[in-house]
Amino acid sequence: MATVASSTSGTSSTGGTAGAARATGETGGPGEDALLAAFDAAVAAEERIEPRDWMPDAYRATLVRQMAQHAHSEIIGMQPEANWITRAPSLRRKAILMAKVQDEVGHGLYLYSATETLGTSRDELLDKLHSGRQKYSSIFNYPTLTWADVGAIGWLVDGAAITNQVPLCRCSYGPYARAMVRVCKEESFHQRQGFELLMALSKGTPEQHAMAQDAVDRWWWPSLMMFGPPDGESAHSAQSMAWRIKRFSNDDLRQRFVDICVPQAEALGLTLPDPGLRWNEEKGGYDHGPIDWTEFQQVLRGNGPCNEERITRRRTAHEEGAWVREAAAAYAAKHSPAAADATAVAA
Ligand code: BYC
Repeated sequence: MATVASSTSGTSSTGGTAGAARATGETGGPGEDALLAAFDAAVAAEERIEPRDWMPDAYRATLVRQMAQHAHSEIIGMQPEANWITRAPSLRRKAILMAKVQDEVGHGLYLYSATETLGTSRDELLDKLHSGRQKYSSIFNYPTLTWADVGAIGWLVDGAAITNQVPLCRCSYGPYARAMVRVCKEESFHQRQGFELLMALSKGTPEQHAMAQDAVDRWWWPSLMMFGPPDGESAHSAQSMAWRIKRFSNDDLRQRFVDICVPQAEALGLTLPDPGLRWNEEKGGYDHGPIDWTEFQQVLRGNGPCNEERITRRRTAHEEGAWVREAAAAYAAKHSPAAADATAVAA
């Protein structure tokens, strides 16, 4: 049900014309057309939509789809890197990697909480992940074969994530935008640790340099696929941009990422595995070779190198964690105000 935009409306909700136009959906309130007009005006005025505000069903469904996929990606994304925690080459590297993997689960938790503000429960979301009804990022279906993969993930995967997610800090839905602020700050550390790790390997022995190059060769193209299908084939982009959920198209963000990575690869002394990479003076950016979209579609259909392994591991972890959830629920029930009242009455 629609409600008045209230003081919970976040920093950019100005309470201006559009905000004031948001009206209550209580009996006798404005009809659907007026609510939609007020919603559109709020979005156009760069106000934030908050959980209690009226919103079109399709806007809500789009947010749940994207935010749930994002949350799932964060927790599935722990697996490829966690694979190397026990084999990190030094205590320093191990401590850094543990902190990074822990950050990823934290991002998942913010995002699940933000998605719950749209009226879904975490159980429902996890059930959809485990049964394959909701996706997670294609990138996490590739294996981490060597230690250098930890560096390549930090540099390229976290780098792509930042490129995609910084604009989401200005997403029209308040809880998602606010969650992204902290996520992006942490992702920046992750990206830098990956760059620093690869730099150490690149400047190390010839074997270490070769290991770093091999990792970059394997992660480059899947990182470009993280931005989603080309604009012409992106089912949701146009509507999501009109609603100011997405601020830039998939191809525009991919281009930005390529332009950032080329000089960084040079600084690392590593080569990006694309003979088609060329500076294009006219567009002020790099042209790149064709992306294998057949591979992307295969990964999305569950046929990537690690899809089966990732989802099986996730389901097992969920089942093995059942006792923790039960204990937490029992503890919460015991210490809730209602339980305390019941105890007082009984006494
Ligand atoms: N992988 O119409 P489109 C991280 C799907 S976490 C899988 O362009 P949209 C990190 C798409 O869902 C990284 N599926 O969609 C974590 C749609 O399918 P449905 C995750 C993809 O939503 C730990 C269909 O293809 N980041 O970085 O407008 C450690 C058509 O696509 C992918 C986010 O989730 C993909 N790569 O745009 C380290 C960011 N691409 O739903 C790092 C938030 C597309 O119709 N998400 N699909 O069945 C977004 O910005 C957007 O959802 C996307 C796709 C740009 C990904």
